[in-house]
Amino acid sequence: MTQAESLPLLPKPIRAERREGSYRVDATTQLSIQTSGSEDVRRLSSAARSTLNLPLPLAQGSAGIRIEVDAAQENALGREGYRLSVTAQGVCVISAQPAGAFYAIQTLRQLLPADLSAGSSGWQIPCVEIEDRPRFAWRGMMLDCCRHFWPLSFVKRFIDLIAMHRMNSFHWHLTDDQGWRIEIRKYPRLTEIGAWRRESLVGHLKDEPRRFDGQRHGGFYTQEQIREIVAYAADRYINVMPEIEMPGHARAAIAAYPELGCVDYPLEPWTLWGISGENTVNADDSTIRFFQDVLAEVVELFPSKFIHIGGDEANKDFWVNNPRIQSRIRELGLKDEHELQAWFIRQMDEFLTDRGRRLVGWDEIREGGLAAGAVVMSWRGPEGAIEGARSGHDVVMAHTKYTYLDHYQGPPETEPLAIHGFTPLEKAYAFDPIPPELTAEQARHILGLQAQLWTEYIAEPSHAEYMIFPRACALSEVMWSQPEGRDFGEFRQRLVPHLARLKAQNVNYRPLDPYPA
Ligand code: TNX
Repeated sequence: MTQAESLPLLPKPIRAERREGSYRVDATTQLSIQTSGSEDVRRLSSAARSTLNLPLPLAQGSAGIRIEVDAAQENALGREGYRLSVTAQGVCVISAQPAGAFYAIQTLRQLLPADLSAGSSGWQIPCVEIEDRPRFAWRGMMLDCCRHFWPLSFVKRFIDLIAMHRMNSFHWHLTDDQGWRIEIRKYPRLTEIGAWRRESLVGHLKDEPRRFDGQRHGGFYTQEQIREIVAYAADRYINVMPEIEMPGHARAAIAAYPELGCVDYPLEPWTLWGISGENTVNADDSTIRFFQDVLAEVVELFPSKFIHIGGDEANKDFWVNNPRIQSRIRELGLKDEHELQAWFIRQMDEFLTDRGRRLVGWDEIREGGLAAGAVVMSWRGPEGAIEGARSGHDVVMAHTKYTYLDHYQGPPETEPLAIHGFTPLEKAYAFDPIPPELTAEQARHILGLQAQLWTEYIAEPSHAEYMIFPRACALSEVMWSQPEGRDFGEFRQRLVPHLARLKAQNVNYRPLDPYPA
């Protein structure tokens, strides 16, 4: 009997034991699924078929692979946990919810050879007893589709890859200064004008002189395509949380509808990266209504309980000197720019709360008073998380130093151009998402964590994959596995066969550095 370490499983399950013997699955192997919803039978059977690359016809009663979803198991296994037994007689999965069975299928796949493309002559599965459940309920990844636009096919591949790592949340960054990427029926200029920028920066923002490629760049997702992605993700037990940025990072919207802005000259979708005061919207009643109209369409498209409204990097220094903003602050009887931002966010929070949703925002939403049910996405450091959790708000950890996959992962001289930073694999793996300052009670507000791919300097799918992997593998383990006994050397041993699986899917991951260095 060996422990989880020697099995090539990633993220590492709570308990995994190798047993004597093996079981063979092949083209004749049948699948049985016991669960109440026919939708889940479809989802789980198609997940099992595509993951194992076998036809797996459905059988009633005794099948080679049996999946049983039984809500009564929730005490033992949690909402997303599962038990997976492979014996000489067959494969048996038990879970309380269908999502748990989906994760069992992901784990089962890791017991098979790396490359399953050879066809269905069959695979030998080692006998195991695995019991597993995630440490955190929020296991997410963000994709910035604004700085560079990603085709639907890549968005789907991104979802497939995060599902493989047992993540359950896709944060879709849909609006920013450089592009508005979601069709809004009421305001067509958002995509007619806002989805297209004149050109893109070549090289780094700090390079002098700045150079541009002269190529129009853009694109957007129609409402039909958005529904397709939401359904695609749901089939993989992934929630899609959209992000609509306000009051900052809104230049593409202002380019389309200048009355939203704080300046009286026209703006274009931005061709630079960074922060600019011009890129914030004003707080007029009509602007509040505009964004609420946008959110009204957003909640129709996305069943997600959580809706992200951005809230980061609204330039308050610019607001200090902006007469329009200053008179609005006085009109509303507010103290300062921070209170104005808080007031703005509160209008959105009330709107979303009335519709049964919860607002999520980057940690700046705490400044000037935080809306009651809001969730803080803590990116600038642990402070936002600590203060948020202490004041009873739920928090998602998205700490820049550990979870930003646009940062360098090796010495800059040997890496493709990146924004800045240094987050090698080992550092991402060392992330401890629970700040030690919190009591156990407060720590319950840490819902989980999220990795982010900002794409200012990333324009191609293969480059995106290079930045994501293998750091997302390390972070998936921080999201899912228990922290006791965590050891980078041991993780790295399991990562080697895992990378072979990614390679078989043509994922362009960054090769590992030698270890020890
Ligand atoms: C900060 S994280 C931003 C993004 C940038 C990112 C680059 C956050 C809430 N805002 O707009 O793309 O840094 O790393």
